[in-house]
Amino acid sequence: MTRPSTGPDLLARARTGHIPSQSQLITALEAQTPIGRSLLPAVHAAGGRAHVIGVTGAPGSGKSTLVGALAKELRAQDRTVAIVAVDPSSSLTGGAILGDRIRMQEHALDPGIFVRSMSTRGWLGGVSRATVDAVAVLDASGWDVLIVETVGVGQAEVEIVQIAHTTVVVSVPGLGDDIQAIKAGLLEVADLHVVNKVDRPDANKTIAELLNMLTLAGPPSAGGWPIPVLGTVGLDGTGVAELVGTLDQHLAWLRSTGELATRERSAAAARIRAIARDLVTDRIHDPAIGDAFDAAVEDVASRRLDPHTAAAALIGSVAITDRFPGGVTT
Ligand SMILES: Nc1nc2c(ncn2[C@@H]2O[C@H](COP(=O)(O)OP(=O)(O)OP(=O)(O)O)[C@@H](O)[C@H]2O)c(=O)[nH]1
Ligand SMILES: [Mg+2]
Repeated sequence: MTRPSTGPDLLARARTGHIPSQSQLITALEAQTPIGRSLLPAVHAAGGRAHVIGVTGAPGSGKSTLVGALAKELRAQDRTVAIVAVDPSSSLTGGAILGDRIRMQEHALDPGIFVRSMSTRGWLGGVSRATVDAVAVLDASGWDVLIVETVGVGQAEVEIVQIAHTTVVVSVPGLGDDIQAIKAGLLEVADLHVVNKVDRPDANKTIAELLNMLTLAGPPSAGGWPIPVLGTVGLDGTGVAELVGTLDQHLAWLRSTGELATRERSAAAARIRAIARDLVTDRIHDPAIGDAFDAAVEDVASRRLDPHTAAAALIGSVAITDRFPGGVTT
């Protein structure tokens, strides 16, 4: 006989490696159910062990294929891998949903691998909150390596990049515009560059362009991490063992220099800021304050009240504590 799971049961089972419980918990957090929310403090407390790797880059650059190949190599080294893919609708690029790519491979039934796709639409709190929560659940569940695939670094993905220990930026040969896009936003976030599809013409040119760009950006500081540029073929795994080796080196560098703690602190700061912003927004529209927001709009529009005073009054008017029964005690 099965009984409905209570929150603590769900987390306890997830932490024993029970994959359906992990899925259920991620779904609960996506939907922001009371059980999901009540478990967030315990989920957070149990995390901090996995190497979190972000894989980002232009649509169709082969991220999902490469992530599949990475997972295969990591499994060959007997490490467990959980993957969270923020899947855009890939019909424009010919890209496949990551889960399909993994299923096509031989480890379809391997319990040491887990794939979760997050829809880019439809979640209450937005894809970045849901993705960050999913990573937290998987981290708490004891996976060795967590890989998060996202397209580009739009506003929605910034938080995801912030929680990654190592960010891999994927580009492809023969796309001048692609390099431009990297210049515009991805250069600063890359801990390492991968030029995927090096089976195509102009691969060396693209690698040289990236190296040139990194040279122009200046040498790494003393003890700094020299950002490498690797070539891969996601389709057949060429260069993927080297990529895994470099990812391990980056983690070792993060640990030995104290940069890991620095990044974890700035990720924590970014998370707190983002959540605080959400809480304030929710609070202003909370039904518990009735039509106070509409009244404030009237008062400010008619200049009976200034917007600063109105906002401060609204923020002071509702208790936040009931949103996080398990966490906030003040
Ligand atoms: N020639 C070649 N094709 C590749 C390689 N890696 C991936 N592809 C192909 O590139 C296309 C896109 O691959 P995906 O892995 O879905 O790319 P993606 O970056 O995940 O795509 P989105 O998630 O839609 O942004 C597919 O047709 C792949 O078969 C490679 O190394 N060489
Ligand atoms: Mg993909």
